[in-house]
Amino acid sequence: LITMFINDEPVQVDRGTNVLEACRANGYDIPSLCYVKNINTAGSCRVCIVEIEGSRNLQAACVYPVAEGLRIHTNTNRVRRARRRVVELLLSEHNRECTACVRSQNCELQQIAHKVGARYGKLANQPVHEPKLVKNPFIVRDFSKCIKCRRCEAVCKNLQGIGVFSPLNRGNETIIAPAFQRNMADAACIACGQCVLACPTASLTERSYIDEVWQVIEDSTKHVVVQTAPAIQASIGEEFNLPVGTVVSQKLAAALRRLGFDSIFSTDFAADLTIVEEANEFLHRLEKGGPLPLISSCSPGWIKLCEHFYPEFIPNLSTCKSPMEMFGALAKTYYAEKIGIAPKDMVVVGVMPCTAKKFEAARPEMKTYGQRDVDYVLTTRELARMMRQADLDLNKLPEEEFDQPLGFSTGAANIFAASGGVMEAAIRTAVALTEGKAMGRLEFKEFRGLRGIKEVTLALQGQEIRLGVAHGANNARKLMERVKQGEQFHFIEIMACAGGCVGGGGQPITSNPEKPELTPEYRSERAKGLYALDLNKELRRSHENQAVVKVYQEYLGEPMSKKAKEILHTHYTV
Ligand code: HC1
Repeated sequence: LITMFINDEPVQVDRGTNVLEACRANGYDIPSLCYVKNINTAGSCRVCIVEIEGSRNLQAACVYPVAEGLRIHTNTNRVRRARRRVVELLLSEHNRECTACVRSQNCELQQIAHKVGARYGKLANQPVHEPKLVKNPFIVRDFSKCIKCRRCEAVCKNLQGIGVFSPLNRGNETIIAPAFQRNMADAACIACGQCVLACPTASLTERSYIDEVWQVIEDSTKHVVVQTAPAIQASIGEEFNLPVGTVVSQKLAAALRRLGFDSIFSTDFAADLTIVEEANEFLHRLEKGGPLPLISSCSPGWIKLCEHFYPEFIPNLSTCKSPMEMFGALAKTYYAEKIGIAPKDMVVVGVMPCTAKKFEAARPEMKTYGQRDVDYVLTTRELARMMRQADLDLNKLPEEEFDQPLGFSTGAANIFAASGGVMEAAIRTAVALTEGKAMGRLEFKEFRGLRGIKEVTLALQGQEIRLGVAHGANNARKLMERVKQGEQFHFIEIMACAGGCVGGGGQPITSNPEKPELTPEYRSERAKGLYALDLNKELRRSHENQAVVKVYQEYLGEPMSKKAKEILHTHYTV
């Protein structure tokens, strides 16, 4: 520890930290629009400027290192005036549709403008960029709202290890975009949406399908089926001011019903189904000698990463469609048949914590018998917006159940959204299947937790098997490099976002300037809610899901049957 002085008060701070962190740790809420601890220290927005004794110019606190005896001032006329002017300059070229903006009241620029007392009027509003949207099926970029904080660039490069964005052009013509100003869909972007979480304004947002979903809900000729991903029940509460990790499954079901969806189901059902297929696929590959390692395929960001950077491992990907796609395919075949509806009159909406799921739903591979499996994907944030538009307050809704039969799930499905959850669920079933009874070890806590790469060796069918789990694209690449070097694994789970789906790019964005939602600790609080759900379930192995058993009895035959392969499996090509 060293001693420095903030506004003439001596404080003890960690050596090696910066002035911004030192101030925040001592109760001074210094504003910043670009800084994100451990991710972005660009010093580009200049909003965090402070006065440093002995320095002629004001200095950006986020890039100024602390030192023994350093004396800084955060609250002088000079600092206040300069911060206000910096923000006014940002506003002078910023799109001013604030009242109608999707990030209104959750926009860091808006909050900081209020905080520093910035005023329009002093400087003319001369937007450099038209509010022209660069769209693709998953993310929308609006340059008229970009403040060039470069958080998107840093998150993509430093957190995910991808590096799609860089600054293009010079001076006030600068934009942060993929090389040659390509659309993100045409770059090596994996669609994970971590840039959307990091963006302080609405320059990066999900491609919204709210209007399209309202449209089909109103259309009496359509039967609209909604499925919610495992992560949603432990995260949508944040949008309604509940503590992180609060599980609201029953209130969520009540909300979906009141929004007007015709069938209220959960992707968790299909997660159980995926495990039955994938565990069988694994045992089959183990017996037949490969291709191994079998690599999970439910994270669409990971699939895109594999296609861009590791195409030689495409044959290793599980042929199982993701639970979301399996669900859609089964809804439009088995369920449509069951309720006597033509598949063309059924619309499947997925509520996902993920922006890449929007990309996945639009992939040409994701069709069954000519019908698209999933028609629209909404993020957690979009569902919360729809609920607000419909005057629904999650906190005051009654507790209701999901519909049956596609709304039932075991505890194994609930943990899918946490890193290691798919592996744990698959191993629970694989162990039980190979022991010939629904017994065997139930919890595999070695797959849980925050370590970026988790490796475990287990005995299965008298054979030692090596299992690997990686979360976050950066760790995925590290693990895949090891596999490329010849390291042996039998089964690998990869999730493109740190923490797994709980950390997806469609999840709630806090208005906390420290961006806790980007940290593994915050994401693991969401995961804790899901592990508690699993712990309290009577059935905790996917193959014990009686609704899944019934689907096989009534429709699919057995796992990996011809019909199961037609409906539930796919192939990726280089
Ligand atoms: Fe996921 Fe999955 S767990 S990919 O993270 O396998 O998005 O929640 O729905 O499909 O079930 C996401 C979550 C989700 C799929 C499942």
